[in-house]
Amino acid sequence: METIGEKTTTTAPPVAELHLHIEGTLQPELIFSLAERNGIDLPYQDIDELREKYEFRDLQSFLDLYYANMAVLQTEQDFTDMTCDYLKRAAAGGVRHAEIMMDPQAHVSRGVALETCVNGVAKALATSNEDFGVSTLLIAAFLRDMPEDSALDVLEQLLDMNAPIAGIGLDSAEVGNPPSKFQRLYQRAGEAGLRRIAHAGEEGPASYITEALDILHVERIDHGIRCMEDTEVVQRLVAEQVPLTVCPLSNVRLRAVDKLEDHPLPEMLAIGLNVSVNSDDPAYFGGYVDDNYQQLVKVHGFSVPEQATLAANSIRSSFASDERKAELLEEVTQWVKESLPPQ
Ligand code: ES4
Ligand code: ZN
Repeated sequence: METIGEKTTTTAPPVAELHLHIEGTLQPELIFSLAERNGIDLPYQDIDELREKYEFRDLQSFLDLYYANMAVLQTEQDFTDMTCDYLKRAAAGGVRHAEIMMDPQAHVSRGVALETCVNGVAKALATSNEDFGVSTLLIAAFLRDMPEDSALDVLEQLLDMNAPIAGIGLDSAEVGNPPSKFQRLYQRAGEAGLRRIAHAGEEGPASYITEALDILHVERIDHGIRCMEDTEVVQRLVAEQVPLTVCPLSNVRLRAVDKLEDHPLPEMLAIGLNVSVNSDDPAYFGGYVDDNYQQLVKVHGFSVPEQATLAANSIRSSFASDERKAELLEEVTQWVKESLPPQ
C-alpha cells in the first residue's frame, strides 16, 4: 500500500491472466514500426488516425480492425517482439502467470507459415520466467466463423510439428457459430491430450455456454457474462464452479454492456460464480489486467478481500502446476497483508 498525500492507493494483486489474445496486444506504435520494418503500406497516415478507429459498435467492428492490423506481422521476430512487449507490460501490472491465446488461422490464411507464427510466439514464452518472472503456456484458438475442417486441418499440422501448445480455444464472431459446430475439433483435441476452453456467452446466448460444456467438454468459459440471463445456467456454473474469464473493459468497449457501472461482475462474484478478471485485447480496449482492476475498484469499490478472491480464482482456474499455484496463492496472501490498513 502506498500513501500519496491524502489518498491511499493499492497496487493490483498478483494474478494469472487466463484470457488474452496475443494479437490483441499489438499496440499502435508497434503496428507502425513493424509496418516500416516490413515495407507495408498502412491505410492510416499516423498513429492518431489509427487510434480514431478504436471506437467499436460491436464484436465484429473490432474484429475487422484486429484482423486488418495483423498484416504487419510477417516474420518470426515480429511475433517474438509483440509477445515480449506484452510480457513486459503484463509483469509490471502484476501478472505472474499467463495462458496466451493465438489465432494461427488468421496468419496462415494470409500466407504466413504456421511455423513462423507459432515459433515466434513460443520463443518469447520459452524464457518468460527468467526474463519477466511470468510463467506461461500457449493456447491455439480457432476461428469459429471459419469451417470446422479448416480448424481440424490446422490442429493436425500443430500436432505433426509438435507445437508447444497446452490447449485449444474458440474465438472470433460468436453469434451464428455455436460451439456444436466444433464437436469433432474438440474431440480430436481431447484425444491428443490438450486442455479445452471456448469463448461463450460474450455476444451469444447462455445456451452456447451449456453447449460448450456438454458438447465440447471445455474446462473454462471465456467471457460467459450472458449466463446471467438464465438462472438454470447460473445455478449449474455455481454448483460446478466452472471458471469464467471475464473481461470488463472489453465488454464495455464492444458494447456487450453499456458502461462499467452496469457490468454484472459484482453480482457474479456475490452469487459465488468462479470469475476472474482479464484483459482480452489490451491494446484495443484501453487497458491491461491492472487497469481493469483499477477501474473496478474506482467504479464498483471492490475491496481488498474481493480483489484477492478474483486473483485467487484466476490462479486456481489456471492450468499451472499445483506447485506454481501454491506459490502464487501465497503471493496473494502476502498482497492482502500489505494492502489492508494496519490494525
Ligand atoms: C476477441 Cl473480445 C473477442 N471475442 C471473440 N474473439 C476474439 N478474438 C480476439 N478478441
Ligand atoms: Zn477473447
